Amino acid sequence: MERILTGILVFYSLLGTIAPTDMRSKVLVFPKETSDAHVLLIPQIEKSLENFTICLRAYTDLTRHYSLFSYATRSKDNELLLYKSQTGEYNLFIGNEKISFKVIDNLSLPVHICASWESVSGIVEMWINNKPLVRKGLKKGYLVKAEAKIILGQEQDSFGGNFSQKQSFVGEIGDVNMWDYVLSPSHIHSLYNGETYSANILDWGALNYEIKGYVVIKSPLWP
Ligand SMILES: *[C@@H]1O[C@H](CO)[C@@H](O)[C@H](O)[C@H]1NC(C)=O
Ligand SMILES: *[C@@H]1O[C@H](CO)[C@@H](O)[C@H](O)[C@H]1NC(C)=O
Ligand SMILES: *[C@@H]1O[C@H](CO)[C@@H](O)[C@H](O)[C@H]1NC(C)=O
Ligand SMILES: [Ca+2]
Repeated sequence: MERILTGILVFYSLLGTIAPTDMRSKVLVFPKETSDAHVLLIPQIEKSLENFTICLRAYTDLTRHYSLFSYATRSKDNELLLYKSQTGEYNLFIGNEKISFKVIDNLSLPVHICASWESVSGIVEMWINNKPLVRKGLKKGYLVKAEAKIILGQEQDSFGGNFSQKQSFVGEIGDVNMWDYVLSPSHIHSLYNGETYSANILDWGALNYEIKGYVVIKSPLWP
């Protein structure tokens, strides 16, 4: 009997960690600059990626550099990294290589970001508030590796760690989704306008995540 009860308890505690949460009316608030507060996102499927799109919304008044989406593998800490390198510049890293995109920022507005990449051409699309930036390319023919640690709030310099306070995100993040294909422009327009689509790698509407440190879940004050 005791063994059965223990079994049931283990079963329910496993459920507790794997039951996904609908985050669609929520944002993650990173209220303070720290070297440890972060959110670990657990993907729905583990696979290497020939194509991908990541979309999210962020609201911050940071003028220094910071990480928006850090995807590290055991062999490459910047396997896939969306990084704000300075005011007016976004970087995308794939397989530890980097490209930069220029944009005019407005710190009083939240930003909707979509970044996509396809291996066959290496072309990256960077959409900022529904506007495509000048296309660039990298890592043609590469495969983004699976078994990653996917972290919001901190930038990984090793698998799941080696964070730096000066690269941390302070502000609010929501609508984080990731697909294993390149979204069409009309799909991105709809997401920008607040429509939701289910995503197959990370789905904000059915999210598995773990909060570490000072991160607060709130209703958004912004669209
Ligand atoms: C990736 O995209 C290319 C070009 O759009 C397509 O031909 C290929 O089938 C896609 N690969 C996967 C695994 O979906
Ligand atoms: C930034 O956005 C605010 C709010 O919409 C607007 O009032 C302001 O003019 C914008 N600034 C620039 C430089 O575009
Ligand atoms: C992580 O940081 C520590 C302390 O700065 C350093 O000694 C170590 O080499 C780093 N590890 C990796 C894998 O970068
Ligand atoms: Ca790094």
